[in-house]
Amino acid sequence: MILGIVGLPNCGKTALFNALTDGSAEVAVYAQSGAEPNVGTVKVPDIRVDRLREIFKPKKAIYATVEVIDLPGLPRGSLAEGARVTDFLKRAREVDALVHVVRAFADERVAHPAGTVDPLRDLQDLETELLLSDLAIIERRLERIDGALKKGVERASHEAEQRTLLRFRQVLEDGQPLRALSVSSEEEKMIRGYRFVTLLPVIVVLNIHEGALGADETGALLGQARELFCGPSVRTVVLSAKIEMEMAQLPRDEAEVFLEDLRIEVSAMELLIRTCYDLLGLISFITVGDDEVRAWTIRHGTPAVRAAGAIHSDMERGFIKAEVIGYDAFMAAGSLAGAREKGTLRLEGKEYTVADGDIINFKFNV
Ligand SMILES: Nc1nc2c(ncn2[C@@H]2O[C@H](COP(=O)(O)OP(=O)(O)O)[C@@H](O)[C@H]2O)c(=O)[nH]1
Ligand SMILES: [Mg+2]
Repeated sequence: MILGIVGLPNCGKTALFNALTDGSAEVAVYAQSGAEPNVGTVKVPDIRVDRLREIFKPKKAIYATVEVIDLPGLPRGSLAEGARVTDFLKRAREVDALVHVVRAFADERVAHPAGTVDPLRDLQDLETELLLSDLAIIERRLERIDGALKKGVERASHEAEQRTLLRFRQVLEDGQPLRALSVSSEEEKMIRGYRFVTLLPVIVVLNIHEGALGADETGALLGQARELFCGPSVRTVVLSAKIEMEMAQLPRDEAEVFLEDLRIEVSAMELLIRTCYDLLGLISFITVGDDEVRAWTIRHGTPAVRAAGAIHSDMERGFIKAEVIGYDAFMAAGSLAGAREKGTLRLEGKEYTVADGDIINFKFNV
């Protein structure tokens, strides 16, 4: 899975990227819109892996990962400007979800491209850029379809696509993102290749001032943002990218003390990643052993045989059975042998729907 961080210049994208990846990409007061985007990997925090690691003492413990791209800042009103925006959009089309960062922190030392801090305006401005970019794709495609229809080429399929695109265009012209629509699976197939950015699920990140964590005005802002960005494929979270970045650079025990001092239960990064999983319908299953304890990411509803394929295609091809136990049942039994005795370790077939936290041993034959 790939997350794309988007936002206006200086809203804190790179700070957030660093916090997520424990990285140290340059956080610049002046945006470098022309620079190559930062690309990194986020380790998905998972207490289950931590615990299983203590039990199995494997050579290595591997957490699920998510890729993130820190996309170059998209200035306001930039779509008319050409090249760099095209670059931005090309990268934005590789991602599975957008993390839309908006600046809600006041800081005189950090220039704001619009001169004032106004998160709701900025949210809308960036959304407008994205709407316009999808609209441009639709216009171009509609012209082509027109041409094809005049020549009488593949009439039925072109007409079907035209109907869909006209419906999409209307939504965009009304100022709504495509994610507000319900799209049938036939339509989805037809338009998949265009990679419309406003069709992507989005996590709105309100990047607030470190002093505003838990303040009343933060709650009010969150409410307003949620009104503006609503629907099943949108989530909104609040964090301070600066604090998260500082925390990411601390050793773990110190970070925990830091969290306690701020009276935060779970780091915003962890919250953000959990939110992504929820938004994209992702779950993890776990494999265990003396060699490694490892979490794997799959979509909710994946059958066992395809989950095996997430590990290796041979396992999917030669799938025989899956030995499965839920994480909680395993912890209650204390060991695999204990689980076998209790009868909580089950044998499941190809069609078994894998659940979040399942500990699985695949039996296969190639
Ligand atoms: N006070 C404060 N400053 C921040 C915060 N997040 C980012 N900044 C500062 O804002 C500037 C721009 O941040 P950066 O992450 O480079 O923004 P980008 O252009 O969106 O990538 C830097 O000087 C950061 O230190 C925050 O939460 N609080
Ligand atoms: Mg940046």
